[in-house]
Parts: sequence; structure tokens; C-alpha cells
Amino acid sequence: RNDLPTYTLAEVNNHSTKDTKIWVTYKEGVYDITDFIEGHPGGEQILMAAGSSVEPFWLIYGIHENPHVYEILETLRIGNLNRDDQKELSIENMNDPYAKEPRRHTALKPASVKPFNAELSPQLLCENFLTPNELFYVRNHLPVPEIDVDTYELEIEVEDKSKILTFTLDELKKFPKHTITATIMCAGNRRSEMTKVKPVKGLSWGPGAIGTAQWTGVRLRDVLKLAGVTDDEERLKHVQFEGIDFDATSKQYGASIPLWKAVDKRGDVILAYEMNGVPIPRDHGYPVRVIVPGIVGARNVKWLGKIYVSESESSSHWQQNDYKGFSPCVDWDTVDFTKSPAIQELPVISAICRPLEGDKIHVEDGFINVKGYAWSGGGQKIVRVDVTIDGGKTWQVANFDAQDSAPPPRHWAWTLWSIKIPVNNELNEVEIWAKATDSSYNTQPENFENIWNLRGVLSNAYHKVKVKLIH
Ligand code: MTE
Ligand code: MO
Repeated sequence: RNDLPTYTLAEVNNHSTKDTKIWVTYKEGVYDITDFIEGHPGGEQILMAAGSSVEPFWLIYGIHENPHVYEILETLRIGNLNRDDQKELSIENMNDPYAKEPRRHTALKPASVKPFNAELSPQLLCENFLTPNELFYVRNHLPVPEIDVDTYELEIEVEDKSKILTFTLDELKKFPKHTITATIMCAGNRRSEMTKVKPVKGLSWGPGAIGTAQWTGVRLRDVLKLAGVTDDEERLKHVQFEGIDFDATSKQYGASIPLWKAVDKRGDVILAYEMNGVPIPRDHGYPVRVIVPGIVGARNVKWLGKIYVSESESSSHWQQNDYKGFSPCVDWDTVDFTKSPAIQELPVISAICRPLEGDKIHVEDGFINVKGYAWSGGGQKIVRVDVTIDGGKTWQVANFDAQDSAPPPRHWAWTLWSIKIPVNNELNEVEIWAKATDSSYNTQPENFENIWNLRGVLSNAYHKVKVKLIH
């Protein structure tokens, strides 16, 4: 078999009629069945597989239970299918809802693969004010849906009004274009530190479940106005969003935000179709996602299929029974999800991105260099980042290397900071602590013990990083 030529699936695809000869694949083999079909009246069923794999059809017809079929097929073998294509065609792959996931950059380190969840290393994360699309953290609860923009429609419904509006992508693009620079963060960012206090349920995120991009699209308030909903609205209270991604029981991803945020001129909520100047990549919500700046990642619904303006919140699992905070005294036996409000605005957070825990770092002219990010939800701006290497006996204020000029409460992006800290000659190990303060003078809690919660969300205690020093 090794002396036979190797074909790609694309080459096999080109042989699907008698004129071109009819080729099929079965596992690693490529077969020319043209003559076989002519000599076997009734064998036409196999034509359905022309130019592709016979495996799915054999499953349907049960032919595979007859070993004789394989022997005949083997006599028709003309080559081998190249390895990548074998994987692509395998039965397991075809039944796998995750078979059609986009390719990901290898710098994204997966916390889980199906669904895909991944973050960038902190060192790379804090290198750029705008996170490159390919390196932006991915948080998917379900398989990435395949959406054809030519048939894509966004539906808008207002409770108690019989009218439903629909918009194609081209129609959405006719509204005035609006661009915002906004940081999005998962409620579980930095969960891995909280877990050390006591285990929590959730993906073990480091400090990389956050990213900043320029989002371009149309203002949600402009679209809602057309549907008859304005900032004068008194009765309706929530805007629900439904994704096109769904689970095994056909339940879609969903979330909601308060209506005031959606219709407020200063809310800057947009139905985004571009991320950093290009169409939003599949992993991040192609073709349209809602960007709700200042609000937890979970409400920034990707692959947006429907908007529903309502008196009530979204009934989805992720709005009702997840993404809520609890007291450290609440465990899985006592938790009552109806007792806590859904997370919307996120509290102030910061992280040290260089150096990392356990690093051995060089002391240069008596100083060490530290850098990181800080961000706060609700449109608050970072006003200060304090750093200490002696457990808080002495503090120093970090420099801001990059910060958006927008004033609060419309400051949506993170701040990148850095600092040179003098270290004593005798020290060969230090623990660096960082904490940020936002424009409401809210600041981070000192430790995780007192903010521990069973889901490991809102994990925003001081970031503490222990490093070895090389003098
Ligand atoms: N939207 C849909 N349709 N499906 C999802 O799984 N995940 C949410 C949110 N929007 C999600 C979604 C969560 S929890 C987060 S943190 C952000 O998307 C992540 O956005 P990103 O993958 O573009 O970084
Ligand atoms: Mo999230």
C-alpha cells in the first residue's frame, strides 16, 4: 500500500462523475469505483459517496457488516488519503458537534478544548493595549455555530408588541457606525488563585481571561428606537440576548442586561460586527455580537440571533443559575441562586503580568521591573495602582503606560502599568503585591479568603507574585 500515491480530499472531490472517474475514500484508502458501478447494476447507492467518504453511507445501509464488501473495495484501491483529511472525514469527527471549530493560535493556552476556552500568557497579554484578535481569550460554553452571512438575520422583539423586526447584516450596517475601545473580562478571570483557598467549581483561569479591542458596530439604542423602545420606557426593564449556539437539547446561550444600559446615550452598547477593524472572528461572535462595555463578559452575547425587550431577565441558565456571587459561607448544599443578583458591572481588578509566580528575575542597578494591567467595570477609570514588596509596609505608585482618554463613567478599557522597584542587596526572594483603585475610589480586597465563593467568580483580591532574585 505504501507504493500507492497519496491524494488530498480536494483531489478526491474532483472525481465525482463518470467523466472524471468516480473516486471514494474509506478510512485511509482511495478507490476508483467507476468500473465497479458499471458492472453492478443496483450498486448506484454508492454514488452518493462519489468524490467523498463511503463510511457514512455504509453506516446507513449496514453494508459494512459484510466483510466481502471490503475485499472487493480493496481490489479497486488506487491510493492513500493524506493524514489530515483522514481525520477530517472520520465518523467520530462527523458526529462531533465540535468538528467545525475554527483554527486557533497555539499561543492561546486551552483551559478546555470542547468547548474551547483559552487564555494568553500574562507576559504577552500586557504587551499591547489592544489585544490582537488571534490572541484574545476565548470563552465558549457550546460549539461555535456555523453561520452563513447571506442568510443571517437578527430578530428583535418587544414584549407585548406583536411586531418582530428582522435585520440582515447589510441592513444593520446602514445604521450610523460607532466604535468603542472596550475591555471584556470573564467573571472567572483569576479563578485559579481563589481555588487555592478552597476548591471552587469552574475553569481554572489564570489572569488572562481578559482582553481589549476596538469594537465597531451600531448602537443598540438606535436599533431599539426603531422597535419603539427609548430611554423614556417605564414598564420594560431588561434586554435579553439569545445566541445562535446551542447545546445537545437545543437550548441556546442567553443573557440579559438592564434596559437603562441599552438605551442610555452614555451606555455605548453596540451590536458589533468588527473587532479591531476586521469582521469579528468566528470564536468571538461572527457575524454579530453585543458589546456591553463595563459589564461582565457573560452578557456580551456572541453569534447574536435574537434580542427580546422584556419586563423580566433572561431565563437562561447563565443568567439565573450561574455568574452570581455568594458569601464564603454558602456551599453547594445551601446555595440558592434566586437569592443573588446576576453579575453585571464587574469590580476593580489588577494583575501582575511580568514577572510571573516562581520566576527568577535579574536585579538591574538595584531595581526590578514589574508590569501589569488594571481595569474596573461600570465605566470607571483606574486612578492608581499601588505596589509593595514588603507585605504592605511600604507602597509605591505605578506608572501608567497606556490608558484611554475617555472620562468615567464611559471609560471602558483597561490601563497598562509598570514600575521599577528598588530592592535590597540581601534579598533573594520577594513577594510582589499589586492593587488598583478606580475613579469611584473602590479598591481591591486584600485576600481571597474573605471573598471566596463556590463558583470562583469576582476573584479580584490583590495579585501576589513570589519571585527569586538574581543579583
Ligand atoms: N455568547 C454566546 N453566544 N455563547 C457563549 O458561550 N460566552 C460568554 C460571552 N458570550 C458566550 C457568549 C462569556 S462567559 C464570556 S466571558 C465572553 O463571551 C467571552 O468572549 P470572547 O470569547 O470573545 O473572549
Ligand atoms: Mo465568562
